[in-house]
Amino acid sequence: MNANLYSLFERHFPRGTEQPFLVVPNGPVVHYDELAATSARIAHALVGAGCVPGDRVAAQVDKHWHVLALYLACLRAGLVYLPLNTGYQRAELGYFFGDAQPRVIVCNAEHLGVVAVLERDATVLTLAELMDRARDLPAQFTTVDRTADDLAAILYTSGTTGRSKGAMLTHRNLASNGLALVESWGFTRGDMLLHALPIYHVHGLFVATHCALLSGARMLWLPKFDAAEVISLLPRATVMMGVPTFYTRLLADSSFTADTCQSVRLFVSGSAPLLAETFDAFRARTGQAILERYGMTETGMITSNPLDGARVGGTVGMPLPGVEVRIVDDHGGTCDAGAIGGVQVRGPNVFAGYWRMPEKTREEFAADGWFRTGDIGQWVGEGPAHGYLRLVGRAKDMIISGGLNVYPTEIEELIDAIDGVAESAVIGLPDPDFGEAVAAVIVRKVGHALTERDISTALRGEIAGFKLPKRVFFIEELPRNSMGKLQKSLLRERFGSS
Ligand code: MLC
Ligand code: AMP
Repeated sequence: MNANLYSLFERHFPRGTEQPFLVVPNGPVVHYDELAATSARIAHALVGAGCVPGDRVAAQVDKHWHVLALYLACLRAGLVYLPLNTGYQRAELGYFFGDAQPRVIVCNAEHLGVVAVLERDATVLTLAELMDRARDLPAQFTTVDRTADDLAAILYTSGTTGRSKGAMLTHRNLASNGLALVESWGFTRGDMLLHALPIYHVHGLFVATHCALLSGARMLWLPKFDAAEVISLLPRATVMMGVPTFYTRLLADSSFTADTCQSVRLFVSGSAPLLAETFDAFRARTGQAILERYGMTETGMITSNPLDGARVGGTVGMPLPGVEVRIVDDHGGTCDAGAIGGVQVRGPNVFAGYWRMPEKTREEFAADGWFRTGDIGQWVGEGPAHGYLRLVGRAKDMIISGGLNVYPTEIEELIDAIDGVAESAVIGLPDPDFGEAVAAVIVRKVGHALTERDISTALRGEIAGFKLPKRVFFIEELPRNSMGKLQKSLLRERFGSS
Protein backbone atom coordinates (compact mmCIF):
# COMPACT_ATOMS: atom_id res chain seq x y z
CA MET A 1 0.00 0.00 0.00
CA ASN A 2 1.20 3.52 -0.75
CA ALA A 3 2.40 5.06 2.54
CA ASN A 4 2.13 8.57 1.10
CA LEU A 5 0.47 10.73 3.77
CA TYR A 6 -1.74 12.30 1.12
CA SER A 7 -3.30 8.90 0.35
CA LEU A 8 -4.20 8.59 4.01
CA PHE A 9 -5.74 12.08 4.06
CA GLU A 10 -7.68 11.35 0.89
CA ARG A 11 -9.39 8.38 2.47
CA HIS A 12 -11.01 10.75 4.95
CA PHE A 13 -12.07 13.46 2.49
CA PRO A 14 -15.83 13.96 2.27
CA ARG A 15 -16.93 14.07 -1.39
CA GLY A 16 -19.05 16.66 -3.16
CA THR A 17 -20.13 19.99 -1.81
CA GLU A 18 -21.94 18.86 1.33
CA GLN A 19 -19.04 19.39 3.70
CA PRO A 20 -16.67 22.35 3.41
CA PHE A 21 -13.02 21.84 4.28
CA LEU A 22 -12.41 25.44 5.12
CA VAL A 23 -14.45 28.57 5.66
CA VAL A 24 -12.82 31.99 5.40
CA PRO A 25 -14.91 34.56 7.30
CA ASN A 26 -16.19 37.05 4.69
CA GLY A 27 -14.36 35.00 2.08
CA PRO A 28 -14.62 31.77 0.14
CA VAL A 29 -15.85 28.39 1.29
CA VAL A 30 -13.49 25.69 0.05
CA HIS A 31 -14.68 22.09 -0.28
CA TYR A 32 -12.52 19.00 -0.02
CA ASP A 33 -12.98 18.33 -3.76
CA GLU A 34 -11.57 21.75 -4.57
CA LEU A 35 -8.66 21.21 -2.21
CA ALA A 36 -7.88 17.90 -3.94
CA ALA A 37 -8.18 19.41 -7.43
CA THR A 38 -6.06 22.46 -6.55
CA SER A 39 -3.35 20.31 -5.00
CA ALA A 40 -3.34 18.15 -8.19
CA ARG A 41 -2.88 21.22 -10.39
CA ILE A 42 -0.06 22.55 -8.22
CA ALA A 43 1.58 19.10 -8.22
CA HIS A 44 1.59 19.20 -12.04
CA ALA A 45 3.07 22.71 -11.95
CA LEU A 46 5.85 21.60 -9.61
CA VAL A 47 6.67 18.63 -11.82
CA GLY A 48 6.64 21.03 -14.77
CA ALA A 49 9.18 23.18 -12.91
CA GLY A 50 11.52 20.20 -12.92
CA CYS A 51 10.81 18.73 -9.47
CA VAL A 52 11.43 15.02 -9.01
CA PRO A 53 10.62 12.96 -5.88
CA GLY A 54 12.89 13.85 -2.98
CA ASP A 55 13.40 17.46 -4.12
CA ARG A 56 12.74 20.19 -1.57
CA VAL A 57 10.14 22.89 -2.10
CA ALA A 58 10.48 25.90 0.23
CA ALA A 59 7.54 28.17 1.04
CA GLN A 60 7.79 31.53 2.81
CA VAL A 61 4.33 32.91 2.23
CA ASP A 62 1.44 34.57 4.00
CA LYS A 63 -1.30 32.36 5.31
CA HIS A 64 -3.76 31.34 2.59
CA TRP A 65 -5.55 28.06 1.89
CA HIS A 66 -3.56 27.81 -1.36
CA VAL A 67 -0.50 27.25 0.84
CA LEU A 68 -2.14 24.16 2.28
CA ALA A 69 -2.86 23.03 -1.28
CA LEU A 70 0.84 23.58 -2.03
CA TYR A 71 1.80 21.45 0.97
CA LEU A 72 -0.54 18.66 -0.21
CA ALA A 73 0.83 19.01 -3.75
CA CYS A 74 4.33 18.40 -2.43
CA LEU A 75 3.19 15.26 -0.64
CA ARG A 76 1.41 14.03 -3.77
CA ALA A 77 4.45 14.58 -5.98
CA GLY A 78 6.80 12.95 -3.45
CA LEU A 79 8.51 16.29 -2.73
CA VAL A 80 9.80 17.46 0.63
CA TYR A 81 7.94 20.49 1.96
CA LEU A 82 10.02 23.16 3.68
CA PRO A 83 7.87 25.81 5.37
CA LEU A 84 9.58 28.99 6.59
CA ASN A 85 8.44 31.63 9.10
CA THR A 86 7.44 34.73 7.14
CA GLY A 87 9.47 36.83 9.58
CA TYR A 88 12.80 35.30 8.55
CA GLN A 89 15.21 37.78 7.01
CA ARG A 90 18.15 37.61 4.66
CA ALA A 91 20.68 35.98 7.01
CA GLU A 92 18.27 33.25 8.07
CA LEU A 93 17.00 32.58 4.54
CA GLY A 94 20.49 32.45 3.06
CA TYR A 95 21.38 29.68 5.46
CA PHE A 96 18.19 27.66 4.93
CA PHE A 97 18.40 27.79 1.14
CA GLY A 98 22.11 26.97 1.11
CA ASP A 99 21.54 24.01 3.40
CA ALA A 100 18.32 22.55 1.97
CA GLN A 101 18.97 23.42 -1.70
CA PRO A 102 15.31 23.65 -2.68
CA ARG A 103 14.34 23.10 -6.34
CA VAL A 104 11.46 25.58 -6.04
CA ILE A 105 10.98 28.50 -3.65
CA VAL A 106 7.57 30.10 -3.22
CA CYS A 107 7.74 33.49 -1.52
CA ASN A 108 5.86 36.74 -0.93
CA ALA A 109 6.25 39.35 -3.69
CA GLU A 110 8.21 41.71 -1.43
CA HIS A 111 10.82 39.00 -0.85
CA LEU A 112 11.30 38.07 -4.52
CA GLY A 113 14.41 40.19 -4.99
CA VAL A 114 16.18 38.98 -1.87
CA VAL A 115 15.27 35.34 -2.42
CA ALA A 116 16.34 35.34 -6.08
CA VAL A 117 19.75 36.73 -5.14
CA LEU A 118 20.19 34.22 -2.33
CA GLU A 119 19.27 31.19 -4.38
CA ARG A 120 20.27 31.23 -8.04
CA ASP A 121 19.72 27.53 -8.71
CA ALA A 122 16.06 27.34 -7.66
CA THR A 123 12.92 28.38 -9.51
CA VAL A 124 11.59 31.32 -7.48
CA LEU A 125 7.87 32.13 -7.73
CA THR A 126 5.26 34.06 -5.82
CA LEU A 127 2.21 32.09 -4.76
CA ALA A 128 0.17 33.99 -7.38
CA GLU A 129 2.65 33.02 -10.11
CA LEU A 130 2.52 29.39 -9.03
CA MET A 131 -1.28 29.46 -9.07
CA ASP A 132 -1.20 31.01 -12.56
CA ARG A 133 0.99 28.17 -13.78
CA ALA A 134 -1.31 25.64 -12.11
CA ARG A 135 -4.68 27.06 -13.17
CA ASP A 136 -5.21 25.17 -16.44
CA LEU A 137 -3.41 21.97 -15.52
CA PRO A 138 -5.33 18.71 -14.90
CA ALA A 139 -7.37 18.39 -11.71
CA GLN A 140 -6.21 14.79 -11.29
CA PHE A 141 -2.72 13.71 -10.26
CA THR A 142 -1.60 10.19 -9.46
CA THR A 143 -0.13 10.42 -5.98
CA VAL A 144 3.46 9.20 -6.08
CA ASP A 145 4.25 6.02 -4.14
CA ARG A 146 6.20 6.68 -0.96
CA THR A 147 7.43 4.36 1.76
CA ALA A 148 6.69 5.28 5.36
CA ASP A 149 10.37 6.21 5.80
CA ASP A 150 10.48 8.67 2.90
CA LEU A 151 10.69 12.34 3.82
CA ALA A 152 7.55 14.44 3.77
CA ALA A 153 8.89 17.67 5.27
CA ILE A 154 11.91 19.41 6.71
CA LEU A 155 11.36 21.97 9.47
CA TYR A 156 14.28 24.01 10.72
CA THR A 157 14.79 24.35 14.45
CA SER A 158 17.52 26.49 15.94
CA GLY A 159 20.10 24.98 18.19
CA THR A 160 21.84 25.96 21.40
CA THR A 161 25.12 26.01 19.52
CA GLY A 162 25.87 26.55 15.90
CA ARG A 163 23.46 26.69 13.01
CA SER A 164 19.83 25.71 12.68
CA LYS A 165 19.11 22.08 12.06
CA GLY A 166 16.60 20.74 9.56
CA ALA A 167 14.42 18.16 11.28
CA MET A 168 13.55 15.47 8.71
CA LEU A 169 9.98 14.27 9.13
CA THR A 170 8.78 11.16 7.37
CA HIS A 171 5.36 10.16 6.12
CA ARG A 172 5.21 7.72 9.06
CA ASN A 173 6.04 10.44 11.60
CA LEU A 174 3.26 12.71 10.41
CA ALA A 175 0.66 10.00 9.81
CA SER A 176 1.12 8.28 13.18
CA ASN A 177 1.01 11.55 15.11
CA GLY A 178 -2.01 12.90 13.25
CA LEU A 179 -3.98 9.69 13.83
CA ALA A 180 -3.03 9.66 17.52
CA LEU A 181 -4.36 13.21 17.90
CA VAL A 182 -7.61 12.56 16.06
CA GLU A 183 -8.23 9.59 18.33
CA SER A 184 -7.19 11.34 21.54
CA TRP A 185 -9.09 14.54 20.91
CA GLY A 186 -12.17 12.90 19.39
CA PHE A 187 -12.17 14.75 16.05
CA THR A 188 -15.13 14.04 13.74
CA ARG A 189 -16.69 15.55 10.62
CA GLY A 190 -18.93 17.53 12.91
CA ASP A 191 -16.02 19.62 14.14
CA MET A 192 -15.28 23.20 13.15
CA LEU A 193 -11.70 24.05 14.14
CA LEU A 194 -10.95 27.73 14.60
CA HIS A 195 -7.53 28.08 12.98
CA ALA A 196 -5.67 31.30 13.87
CA LEU A 197 -2.13 29.89 14.06
CA PRO A 198 0.59 30.43 11.49
CA ILE A 199 1.02 27.49 9.10
CA TYR A 200 4.81 27.36 8.95
CA HIS A 201 5.33 25.58 12.28
CA VAL A 202 4.30 22.21 13.65
CA HIS A 203 1.38 23.54 15.71
CA GLY A 204 -0.58 25.27 12.94
CA LEU A 205 0.54 23.10 10.01
CA PHE A 206 0.58 19.58 11.38
CA VAL A 207 -1.27 19.48 14.71
CA ALA A 208 -4.21 21.63 13.65
CA THR A 209 -4.69 20.93 9.94
CA HIS A 210 -3.90 17.22 10.17
CA CYS A 211 -6.69 16.80 12.74
CA ALA A 212 -9.09 18.30 10.18
CA LEU A 213 -7.69 16.43 7.16
CA LEU A 214 -7.75 13.08 8.95
CA SER A 215 -11.32 13.43 10.16
CA GLY A 216 -12.96 15.32 7.31
CA ALA A 217 -13.68 18.21 9.69
CA ARG A 218 -14.06 21.88 8.79
CA MET A 219 -11.81 24.80 9.63
CA LEU A 220 -12.67 28.42 10.29
CA TRP A 221 -9.64 30.02 8.73
CA LEU A 222 -8.17 33.27 10.07
CA PRO A 223 -5.05 34.94 8.66
CA LYS A 224 -3.68 35.47 12.18
CA PHE A 225 -4.74 35.68 15.80
CA ASP A 226 -6.79 38.73 16.65
CA ALA A 227 -8.61 38.50 20.00
CA ALA A 228 -11.67 40.53 18.95
CA GLU A 229 -12.12 38.53 15.74
CA VAL A 230 -11.67 35.23 17.54
CA ILE A 231 -14.26 36.24 20.13
CA SER A 232 -16.74 37.08 17.39
CA LEU A 233 -16.14 33.75 15.59
CA LEU A 234 -15.89 31.32 18.50
CA PRO A 235 -19.68 30.81 18.58
CA ARG A 236 -19.27 29.06 15.18
CA ALA A 237 -16.43 26.79 16.36
CA THR A 238 -16.24 23.49 18.22
CA VAL A 239 -12.45 23.39 18.78
CA MET A 240 -9.72 26.00 19.11
CA MET A 241 -5.97 25.44 19.29
CA GLY A 242 -3.51 28.05 20.38
CA VAL A 243 -0.35 29.04 22.18
CA PRO A 244 -0.75 30.38 25.74
CA THR A 245 -0.62 33.99 24.47
CA PHE A 246 -3.94 33.36 22.67
CA TYR A 247 -5.55 32.48 26.00
CA THR A 248 -4.08 35.35 28.01
CA ARG A 249 -5.18 37.78 25.27
CA LEU A 250 -8.72 36.34 25.27
CA LEU A 251 -8.89 36.63 29.05
CA ALA A 252 -7.68 40.23 28.88
CA ASP A 253 -10.81 41.07 26.86
CA SER A 254 -13.90 41.56 29.05
CA SER A 255 -16.21 40.63 26.17
CA PHE A 256 -14.84 37.08 26.31
CA THR A 257 -17.35 35.14 28.42
CA ALA A 258 -18.78 31.68 28.98
CA ASP A 259 -21.41 32.53 26.36
CA THR A 260 -18.69 33.10 23.75
CA CYS A 261 -17.56 29.50 24.26
CA GLN A 262 -20.94 27.73 24.35
CA SER A 263 -20.39 25.76 21.13
CA VAL A 264 -16.72 24.95 21.80
CA ARG A 265 -16.11 21.42 23.07
CA LEU A 266 -12.32 21.68 23.28
CA PHE A 267 -9.66 24.33 23.82
CA VAL A 268 -6.11 23.08 23.28
CA SER A 269 -2.93 24.86 24.37
CA GLY A 270 0.68 24.06 23.56
CA SER A 271 4.11 25.15 22.27
CA ALA A 272 4.90 26.97 25.52
CA PRO A 273 4.01 26.56 29.19
CA LEU A 274 0.44 27.46 30.08
CA LEU A 275 0.62 29.08 33.50
CA ALA A 276 -1.56 27.42 36.15
CA GLU A 277 -3.09 30.85 36.81
CA THR A 278 -4.17 31.10 33.14
CA PHE A 279 -5.66 27.61 33.30
CA ASP A 280 -7.56 28.56 36.50
CA ALA A 281 -8.69 31.97 35.23
CA PHE A 282 -9.96 30.40 31.99
CA ARG A 283 -11.93 27.79 33.89
CA ALA A 284 -13.37 30.41 36.23
CA ARG A 285 -14.45 32.62 33.29
CA THR A 286 -15.76 29.95 30.91
CA GLY A 287 -16.32 26.78 32.92
CA GLN A 288 -13.95 24.97 30.52
CA ALA A 289 -10.60 23.33 31.30
CA ILE A 290 -7.99 24.04 28.63
CA LEU A 291 -6.40 20.79 27.42
CA GLU A 292 -2.63 21.26 27.52
CA ARG A 293 -0.40 19.09 25.37
CA TYR A 294 3.34 18.97 24.77
CA GLY A 295 5.42 18.39 21.69
CA MET A 296 8.28 19.56 19.57
CA THR A 297 9.29 19.80 15.94
CA GLU A 298 11.44 16.68 16.05
CA THR A 299 8.75 14.50 17.59
CA GLY A 300 5.37 16.00 16.83
CA MET A 301 3.09 15.72 19.81
CA ILE A 302 4.33 13.68 22.76
CA THR A 303 1.84 13.96 25.62
CA SER A 304 -1.65 15.30 26.12
CA ASN A 305 -4.07 15.84 28.93
CA PRO A 306 -7.12 13.62 28.45
CA LEU A 307 -10.25 14.52 26.51
CA ASP A 308 -12.31 12.58 29.06
CA GLY A 309 -10.93 12.56 32.55
CA ALA A 310 -9.08 15.10 34.63
CA ARG A 311 -7.14 17.81 32.84
CA VAL A 312 -4.54 18.86 35.34
CA GLY A 313 -3.31 22.44 35.10
CA GLY A 314 0.47 22.81 35.20
CA THR A 315 0.94 19.38 33.59
CA VAL A 316 1.13 18.32 29.95
CA GLY A 317 -0.70 15.03 30.49
CA MET A 318 0.14 11.49 29.45
CA PRO A 319 1.95 9.95 26.46
CA LEU A 320 -0.15 9.81 23.30
CA PRO A 321 -1.08 6.38 21.88
CA GLY A 322 2.03 4.71 20.44
CA VAL A 323 4.40 7.23 22.06
CA GLU A 324 6.70 6.25 24.93
CA VAL A 325 8.14 8.76 27.38
CA ARG A 326 10.74 8.22 30.07
CA ILE A 327 12.48 10.52 32.51
CA VAL A 328 16.16 9.90 32.93
CA ASP A 329 18.57 11.07 35.64
CA ASP A 330 22.12 12.33 35.10
CA HIS A 331 23.49 8.77 35.21
CA GLY A 332 21.08 7.42 32.61
CA GLY A 333 18.79 5.69 35.14
CA THR A 334 15.00 5.88 34.76
CA CYS A 335 13.44 8.20 37.34
CA ASP A 336 10.63 7.17 39.66
CA ALA A 337 7.51 9.26 40.08
CA GLY A 338 8.34 12.66 41.53
CA ALA A 339 12.04 12.63 40.62
CA ILE A 340 13.24 15.26 38.17
CA GLY A 341 15.20 14.36 35.03
CA GLY A 342 15.56 14.70 31.28
CA VAL A 343 12.52 13.86 29.15
CA GLN A 344 13.19 11.25 26.45
CA VAL A 345 10.85 9.96 23.76
CA ARG A 346 10.53 6.91 21.52
CA GLY A 347 7.92 6.02 18.93
CA PRO A 348 6.81 6.28 15.30
CA ASN A 349 6.50 10.04 15.79
CA VAL A 350 10.25 10.56 16.34
CA PHE A 351 11.95 12.20 13.36
CA ALA A 352 14.49 10.62 11.01
CA GLY A 353 17.38 12.90 12.01
CA TYR A 354 18.77 16.31 11.10
CA TRP A 355 19.22 17.05 7.41
CA ARG A 356 22.85 16.38 6.42
CA MET A 357 23.97 16.41 10.09
CA PRO A 358 24.56 12.79 11.10
CA GLU A 359 26.87 13.84 13.97
CA LYS A 360 24.33 16.21 15.50
CA THR A 361 21.65 13.55 15.07
CA ARG A 362 23.72 10.99 16.99
CA GLU A 363 24.32 13.48 19.81
CA GLU A 364 20.58 13.93 20.39
CA PHE A 365 19.80 10.23 20.79
CA ALA A 366 20.64 8.05 23.81
CA ALA A 367 22.64 4.88 23.08
CA ASP A 368 19.45 2.79 23.18
CA GLY A 369 17.69 4.93 20.59
CA TRP A 370 15.55 7.26 22.72
CA PHE A 371 15.45 10.90 21.65
CA ARG A 372 16.57 13.51 24.18
CA THR A 373 14.08 16.36 24.10
CA GLY A 374 16.19 18.79 26.14
CA ASP A 375 13.19 19.36 28.41
CA ILE A 376 13.27 18.58 32.10
CA GLY A 377 10.29 17.02 33.83
CA GLN A 378 8.83 14.73 36.44
CA TRP A 379 5.90 12.34 36.73
CA VAL A 380 3.21 13.57 39.02
CA GLY A 381 0.07 11.67 39.98
CA GLU A 382 -0.04 7.91 39.84
CA GLY A 383 3.47 6.86 38.85
CA PRO A 384 5.31 6.50 35.54
CA ALA A 385 2.80 4.17 33.90
CA HIS A 386 -0.23 6.33 34.41
CA GLY A 387 1.13 9.60 35.71
CA TYR A 388 0.94 13.07 34.25
CA LEU A 389 4.08 14.73 33.00
CA ARG A 390 5.00 18.08 34.49
CA LEU A 391 7.67 20.07 32.69
CA VAL A 392 9.83 21.92 35.16
CA GLY A 393 12.51 23.45 32.96
CA ARG A 394 14.76 23.13 29.96
CA ALA A 395 18.29 21.80 29.73
CA LYS A 396 18.61 23.77 26.48
CA ASP A 397 19.25 27.50 26.69
CA MET A 398 16.10 28.49 24.85
CA ILE A 399 13.52 31.24 25.20
CA ILE A 400 9.89 30.69 24.13
CA SER A 401 8.25 34.00 23.22
CA GLY A 402 4.58 33.79 22.25
CA GLY A 403 5.11 30.15 21.24
CA LEU A 404 8.15 30.92 19.08
CA ASN A 405 11.58 29.65 20.03
CA VAL A 406 14.58 31.91 20.28
CA TYR A 407 18.08 30.58 20.87
CA PRO A 408 20.22 33.11 22.74
CA THR A 409 23.48 32.12 21.04
CA GLU A 410 22.21 33.23 17.65
CA ILE A 411 21.32 36.69 18.97
CA GLU A 412 24.43 36.99 21.13
CA GLU A 413 26.67 36.31 18.11
CA LEU A 414 24.99 39.09 16.15
CA ILE A 415 25.15 41.54 19.07
CA ASP A 416 28.80 40.74 19.77
CA ALA A 417 29.59 41.61 16.15
CA ILE A 418 28.21 45.15 16.58
CA ASP A 419 30.94 47.77 16.77
CA GLY A 420 31.38 48.87 20.38
CA VAL A 421 30.06 45.70 22.03
CA ALA A 422 32.49 43.83 24.28
CA GLU A 423 30.16 40.94 25.11
CA SER A 424 26.51 40.14 25.62
CA ALA A 425 24.08 37.71 27.20
CA VAL A 426 20.58 37.14 25.88
CA ILE A 427 18.00 35.96 28.42
CA GLY A 428 14.26 35.39 28.70
CA LEU A 429 12.37 37.56 31.17
CA PRO A 430 8.79 36.93 32.34
CA ASP A 431 6.31 38.74 30.13
CA PRO A 432 2.55 38.93 30.68
CA ASP A 433 1.77 38.74 26.94
CA PHE A 434 4.48 36.55 25.39
CA GLY A 435 5.20 34.39 28.47
CA GLU A 436 8.87 35.14 28.06
CA ALA A 437 10.37 38.16 26.33
CA VAL A 438 13.82 38.32 24.77
CA ALA A 439 16.16 40.68 26.64
CA ALA A 440 19.81 41.51 25.93
CA VAL A 441 22.37 42.40 28.59
CA ILE A 442 25.36 44.10 27.00
CA VAL A 443 28.84 45.18 28.09
CA ARG A 444 30.14 48.09 26.00
CA LYS A 445 33.76 48.35 24.92
CA VAL A 446 35.62 51.08 26.78
CA GLY A 447 35.05 54.47 25.17
CA HIS A 448 31.89 53.44 23.27
CA ALA A 449 28.52 55.05 24.01
CA LEU A 450 26.21 52.52 22.36
CA THR A 451 22.49 52.97 22.96
CA GLU A 452 19.51 50.62 22.83
CA ARG A 453 18.56 52.22 19.51
CA ASP A 454 22.00 51.37 18.03
CA ILE A 455 21.44 47.75 18.94
CA SER A 456 17.94 47.49 17.49
CA THR A 457 18.98 49.33 14.30
CA ALA A 458 21.84 46.89 13.81
CA LEU A 459 19.66 43.81 14.34
CA ARG A 460 16.47 44.80 12.52
CA GLY A 461 16.37 43.34 9.01
CA GLU A 462 19.04 40.77 9.90
CA ILE A 463 16.80 38.41 11.86
CA ALA A 464 13.07 37.84 12.32
CA GLY A 465 11.24 40.46 14.40
CA PHE A 466 10.17 38.02 17.10
CA LYS A 467 13.85 37.39 17.92
CA LEU A 468 14.67 41.09 18.45
CA PRO A 469 15.30 41.97 22.11
CA LYS A 470 12.26 43.67 23.58
CA ARG A 471 14.56 45.15 26.25
CA VAL A 472 18.26 46.04 26.31
CA PHE A 473 20.31 46.58 29.48
CA PHE A 474 23.89 47.83 29.65
CA ILE A 475 26.12 46.70 32.49
CA GLU A 476 29.80 46.94 33.43
CA GLU A 477 30.53 43.24 33.59
CA LEU A 478 28.67 39.93 33.06
CA PRO A 479 28.44 37.74 36.18
CA ARG A 480 30.58 34.60 35.99
CA ASN A 481 31.28 31.84 38.51
CA SER A 482 34.74 30.79 39.63
CA MET A 483 35.02 28.55 36.56
CA GLY A 484 34.37 31.55 34.33
CA LYS A 485 30.90 30.28 33.35
CA LEU A 486 28.32 32.92 32.63
CA GLN A 487 25.56 32.95 35.26
CA LYS A 488 22.42 33.82 33.37
CA SER A 489 20.24 33.00 36.38
CA LEU A 490 21.75 36.01 38.19
CA LEU A 491 20.91 38.22 35.22
CA ARG A 492 17.33 36.91 35.16
CA GLU A 493 17.03 37.67 38.90
CA ARG A 494 18.50 41.14 38.54
CA PHE A 495 16.51 42.27 35.50
CA GLY A 496 13.41 40.12 35.91
CA SER A 497 11.54 42.65 37.99
CA SER A 498 12.98 45.86 36.58
C1 MLC B 1 5.19 38.74 16.76
N1 MLC B 1 6.11 39.51 17.38
C2 MLC B 1 6.61 38.82 18.41
C3 MLC B 1 5.96 37.58 18.39
N2 MLC B 1 5.09 37.55 17.36
N3 MLC B 1 7.55 39.14 19.31
C4 MLC B 1 7.86 38.22 20.21
N4 MLC B 1 7.28 36.99 20.26
C5 MLC B 1 6.33 36.64 19.36
N5 MLC B 1 5.76 35.43 19.38
C6 MLC B 1 6.52 40.88 17.06
C7 MLC B 1 6.67 41.13 15.58
O1 MLC B 1 7.97 40.88 15.16
C8 MLC B 1 6.33 42.60 15.51
O2 MLC B 1 7.43 43.36 15.93
C9 MLC B 1 5.27 42.77 16.56
O3 MLC B 1 5.46 41.70 17.49
C10 MLC B 1 3.85 42.70 16.01
O4 MLC B 1 3.74 41.60 15.11
P1 MLC B 1 2.36 40.83 14.91
O5 MLC B 1 2.53 39.77 13.87
O6 MLC B 1 1.26 41.83 14.77
O7 MLC B 1 2.24 40.11 16.30
P2 MLC B 1 1.02 39.42 16.93
O8 MLC B 1 -0.08 39.24 15.94
O9 MLC B 1 0.71 40.08 18.21
O10 MLC B 1 1.63 37.92 17.18
C11 MLC B 1 1.74 37.38 18.42
C12 MLC B 1 1.25 35.93 18.35
C13 MLC B 1 2.04 35.20 17.23
C14 MLC B 1 1.48 35.31 19.69
C15 MLC B 1 -0.24 35.89 18.01
O11 MLC B 1 3.42 35.31 17.49
C16 MLC B 1 1.67 33.78 17.08
O12 MLC B 1 0.69 33.44 16.39
N6 MLC B 1 2.42 32.85 17.72
C17 MLC B 1 2.23 31.43 17.55
C18 MLC B 1 3.53 30.82 17.13
C19 MLC B 1 3.40 29.33 16.85
O13 MLC B 1 2.63 28.87 16.01
N7 MLC B 1 4.19 28.50 17.57
C20 MLC B 1 4.15 27.08 17.40
C21 MLC B 1 5.55 26.56 17.09
S1 MLC B 1 5.50 24.77 16.91
P3 MLC B 1 7.85 44.72 15.24
O14 MLC B 1 8.97 45.20 16.11
O15 MLC B 1 8.30 44.37 13.87
O16 MLC B 1 6.60 45.56 15.30
C22 MLC B 1 6.06 24.20 18.42
C23 MLC B 1 5.85 22.79 18.71
C24 MLC B 1 4.62 22.64 19.54
O17 MLC B 1 6.50 24.93 19.24
O18 MLC B 1 4.66 22.00 20.59
O19 MLC B 1 3.61 23.18 19.13
P1 AMP C 1 9.97 23.62 18.82
O1 AMP C 1 11.42 23.60 18.74
O2 AMP C 1 9.36 24.84 18.28
O3 AMP C 1 9.39 22.38 18.30
O4 AMP C 1 9.60 23.71 20.35
C1 AMP C 1 9.52 22.59 21.18
C2 AMP C 1 9.67 22.99 22.60
O5 AMP C 1 8.54 23.78 23.02
C3 AMP C 1 9.67 21.80 23.53
O6 AMP C 1 10.92 21.16 23.57
C4 AMP C 1 9.27 22.46 24.83
O7 AMP C 1 10.40 23.05 25.45
C5 AMP C 1 8.31 23.54 24.38
N1 AMP C 1 6.90 23.16 24.59
C6 AMP C 1 6.01 22.67 23.71
N2 AMP C 1 4.82 22.46 24.30
C7 AMP C 1 4.96 22.84 25.59
C8 AMP C 1 4.10 22.89 26.73
N3 AMP C 1 2.82 22.52 26.66
N4 AMP C 1 4.61 23.33 27.90
C9 AMP C 1 5.89 23.72 27.99
N5 AMP C 1 6.75 23.71 26.97
C10 AMP C 1 6.29 23.29 25.78
